[in-house]
Amino acid sequence: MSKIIITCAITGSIHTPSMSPYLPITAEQISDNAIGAAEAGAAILHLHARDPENGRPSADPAHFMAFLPQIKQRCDAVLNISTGGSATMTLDDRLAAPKLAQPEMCSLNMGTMNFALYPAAERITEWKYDWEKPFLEGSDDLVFKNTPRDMAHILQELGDKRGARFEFECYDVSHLYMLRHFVDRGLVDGPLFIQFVFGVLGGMGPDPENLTHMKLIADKLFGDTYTFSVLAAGRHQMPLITMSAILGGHVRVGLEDSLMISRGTLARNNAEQVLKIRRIVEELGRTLATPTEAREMLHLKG
Ligand code: KMH
Ligand code: ZN
Repeated sequence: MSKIIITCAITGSIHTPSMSPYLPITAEQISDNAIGAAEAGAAILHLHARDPENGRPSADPAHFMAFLPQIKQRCDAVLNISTGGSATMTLDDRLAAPKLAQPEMCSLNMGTMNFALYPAAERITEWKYDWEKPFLEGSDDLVFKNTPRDMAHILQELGDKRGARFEFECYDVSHLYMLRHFVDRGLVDGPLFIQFVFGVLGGMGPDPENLTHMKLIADKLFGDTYTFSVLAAGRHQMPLITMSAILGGHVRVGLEDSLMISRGTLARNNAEQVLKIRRIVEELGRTLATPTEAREMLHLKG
């Protein structure tokens, strides 16, 4: 099996500061967490920004530029900036920072969809969250807009014009067909790095059968021109990504996807999750890809 790439998604735009005191919010917290994750073995860092005043997701390029240079200076990991931002942002807002920073990688979400956490009630009993929802009011009714024109625009602005390659976020088997459509139009070429996303309410559920089906269809549509990675929300994170490692895929961890390190225990930083999955995959006989190896595997500009 090829070397395994660990991606770490440092803070995201879904979890709120009231859910965990360890969620990185300020530029210093985001860069310290990112560097810790890279030192623990993450080859790719997936990044969003927050407003340090209140922890809200931010599209302000100044908030990104407060941590991107530090991270670049202090580690060699591949920087991957979100183009998903948050479902409340406009497309122009979402693209402002990546257009300015011109990273090696960006995420690209492969369809318009509903986007919510699973019902809070489950989490309160399961994890005893303090579910204050200070700015997620109404988050159970958000439309995450990613139309074919939006996607083509992102590919053109960040891919063609600025040399980024993409983490294609596929929340459903239909998104694989959308990706194939862009390959057929000549707007996307291999090697593709496809992120199978489980456990977002609006996308596919965290059932193992969905992972084997996604792989089956991706094999059919993309043959040897792709590799896949898995992320799963909340308590499904570690089981589903372990399955990815067993199937020859890559893995994504990070506080964007889950705040926990084990049942009932909050992760104190992103590195803890990287070290946990590192231990698991190395026990399974996989070898970690360095950032340089990830760049070679995914044809990044470096
Ligand atoms: N929050 C994840 C479910 C993005 O940033 O473009 C997907 C994600 C989207 O990482
Ligand atoms: Zn993200």
